[in-house]
Amino acid sequence: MVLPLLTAVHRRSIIIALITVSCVCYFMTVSPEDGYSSSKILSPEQLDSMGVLGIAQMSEALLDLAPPAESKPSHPHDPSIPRRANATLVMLARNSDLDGVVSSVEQLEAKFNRKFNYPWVFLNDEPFSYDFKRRVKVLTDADVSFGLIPRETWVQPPWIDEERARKGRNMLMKEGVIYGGSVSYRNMCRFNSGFFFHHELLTPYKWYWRVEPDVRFYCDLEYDPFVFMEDHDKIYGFTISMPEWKPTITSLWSAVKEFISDHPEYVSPNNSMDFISDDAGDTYNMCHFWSNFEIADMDFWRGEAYTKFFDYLENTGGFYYERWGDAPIHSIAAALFTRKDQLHFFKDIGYKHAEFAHCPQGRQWREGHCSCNPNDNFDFAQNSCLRHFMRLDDWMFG
Ligand SMILES: Nc1nc2c(ncn2[C@@H]2O[C@H](COP(=O)(O)OP(=O)(O)OP(=O)(O)O)[C@@H](O)[C@H]2O)c(=O)[nH]1
Ligand SMILES: *[C@@H]1O[C@H](CO)[C@@H](O)[C@H](O)[C@H]1NC(C)=O
Ligand SMILES: *[C@@H]1O[C@H](CO)[C@@H](O)[C@H](O)[C@H]1NC(C)=O
Ligand SMILES: [Mg+2]
Repeated sequence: MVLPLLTAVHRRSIIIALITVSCVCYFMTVSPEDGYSSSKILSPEQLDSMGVLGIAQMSEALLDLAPPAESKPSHPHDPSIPRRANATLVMLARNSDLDGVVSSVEQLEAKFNRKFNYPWVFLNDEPFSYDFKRRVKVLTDADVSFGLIPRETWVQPPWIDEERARKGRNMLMKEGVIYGGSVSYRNMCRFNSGFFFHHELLTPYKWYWRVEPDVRFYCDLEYDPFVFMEDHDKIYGFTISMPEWKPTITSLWSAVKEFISDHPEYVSPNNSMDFISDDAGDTYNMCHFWSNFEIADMDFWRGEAYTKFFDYLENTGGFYYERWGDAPIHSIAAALFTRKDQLHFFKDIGYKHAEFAHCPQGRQWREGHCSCNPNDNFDFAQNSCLRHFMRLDDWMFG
């Protein structure tokens, strides 16, 4: 590296010259015919992010904006290009999650999306940093967008009785329940339950694959799971299921029972009550699909049954007075308001979040070139709910 050997004055003039040259080159190469509209050159967002950059980073940012040497050809009618679903990958994350985000995106890109090029949507309750966007965008050729979550779909609503909410938090903290005292965790669970699919970056899509920071994807995926869902009339796909912490949802099941007795018309005749209840609906057995992985249909969440269901739950305040998770809420709705054959166990997707893994077995493990240990598999562990799912119908697993 030569720069450190030069004086500060030399360095500054070299950098200024570099910026000047790159600006000139850039504006010479950009023309409307290239498909790079001039509004894209310096969007307010980019100007905003550059405002906080040093001069060296600024020259780098300008160089970054230069169009690639060869623009991607587009063949909208080429029959050799396989059918694509109306789908996106989505991740909720904080700026501080960056390393885990990069790790998850890197793996999903390598194992699946490099071939399929589905867009990515990242959501945050605070603006994503310049560094976050730069480090994430570089990982894929697919479209990447970064969205801010509207405050009213994130923060604790003003009509919540804060005194009562505080008591609820203190009680869960005393019981040692994970995130028992956290308001931001509650915001996250409520957002994932009732609002993410209405975010303006997600409304253009029907299907989504939810990804979290710091998860593992172990196997190659050679087919398109969104197209699979569509072709098989599926609504909700999962990899891991387990029971919820009882004290976090003390009154959830009674609210669910009230809702379905008011609205029996939403309950599917071929529902999966046997997944979530061991006594035909009298009590909840705490089983849920682990929602940090989901491949599902947002139009189901946007539909009448789920909308009314969520509004009903929301009005009880249970997201804040207790600590209702999006996993039991999604799972109960998917179990009751869809047909059981519309739920799908992605047994061929090797996945790990925290200490729980699903590792494909046998032929699927070999063909997926899976890097997981087939014995590190939660499927039939003591606490797994997979056997509850499988008892719904044996023919589904033939
Ligand atoms: N923007 C933002 N994202 C959040 C916040 N809290 C959680 N998330 C995201 O929501 C998802 C779930 O949150 P986690 O804290 O990982 O919760 P968890 O998966 O139940 O628990 P862990 O075992 O700790 O991973 C992750 O994608 C987080 O990045 C928050 O306050 N702001
Ligand atoms: C994708 O799905 C969304 C939600 O159903 C819909 O509004 C949109 O029109 C669809 N887009 C295409 C191209 O079909
Ligand atoms: C429920 O499933 C059975 C077979 O499992 C089928 O014959 C019936 O049509 C289904 N009913 C509905 C409403 O989907
Ligand atoms: Mg997590």
